[in-house]
Amino acid sequence: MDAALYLDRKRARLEKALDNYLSGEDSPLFEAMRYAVLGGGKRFRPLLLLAGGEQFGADEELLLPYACAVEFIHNYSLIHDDLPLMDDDDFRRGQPSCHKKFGQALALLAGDGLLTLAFEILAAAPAPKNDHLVKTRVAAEIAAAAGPRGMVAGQWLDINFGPDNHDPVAYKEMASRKTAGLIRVSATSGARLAGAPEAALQSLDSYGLYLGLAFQLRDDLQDLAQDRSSGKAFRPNLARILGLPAALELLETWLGQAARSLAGADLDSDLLTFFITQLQPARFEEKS
Ligand code: GRG
Repeated sequence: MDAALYLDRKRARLEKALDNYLSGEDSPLFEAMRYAVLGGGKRFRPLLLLAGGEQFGADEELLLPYACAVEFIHNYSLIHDDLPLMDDDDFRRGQPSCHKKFGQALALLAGDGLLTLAFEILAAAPAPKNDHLVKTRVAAEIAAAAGPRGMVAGQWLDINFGPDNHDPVAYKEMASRKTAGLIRVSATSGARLAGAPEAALQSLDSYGLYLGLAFQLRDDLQDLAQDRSSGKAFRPNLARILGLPAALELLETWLGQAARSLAGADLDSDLLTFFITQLQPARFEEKS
């Protein structure tokens, strides 16, 4: 089946599952959580988790709770990142950000609620073939990617990335924790639950890392494109540090490394390759 069509179907099931986890409670807190999660979003990470599992024949029923947990963690990070004391964004996905709609206290708690709910879901998730060691390992890897050695640490590095810091190595360290970590663990978790061999998991880990770095760089390129139209100067990001041509070249390099990670392990299916093509820089080249 066509990868795009297949993922559209998976996305529809995912939306239902996310909605179910957030249903049954009629409170301002749940309203804020539903607002933040159900108002769009590409669902890149949970779809990647489902695709990795699918590649090794896992059932959707097994994978969906893990996919939802990863998406809830991602949405918590966006709510908190948008708060005035962090990135201070008034809009998210074209709508007022959670704190603009519900106030800062409720937005903060909606983020806390989603993060905690993710681990409640993981604790209750089915174990593949009743193998609780695999389940625990996947939950621990997701926690590590999100936690104080992963995304939280990356956010702190980002906050402290000074306007004069033009060091691409420091930037890569920040991006690999802040953005790539959750994408990386999404690339491996479904496959680990499906019983994929260790060598394949290592290749998926490398694929996820380069996909994640490319994801952040693409976001930076989008910011750079907006700088040009607004004429304002902003905090450094890798695209701003390198300039458009070099940033585009690096994006291609990282996407190429993601593709090679797949091909080296014979995992270059249409489905897994689709996530790479989603990050291709064609749109930016038109503007340069
Ligand atoms: C608050 C602990 C904490 C962490 C926040 C991920 C993150 C860390 C902040 C987001 C900042 C940002 C805009 C990073 C660029 C890459 C990125 C994660 C973009 C948003 O993710 P998408 O494009 O969003 O997957 P959708 O709306 O599709 O879910």
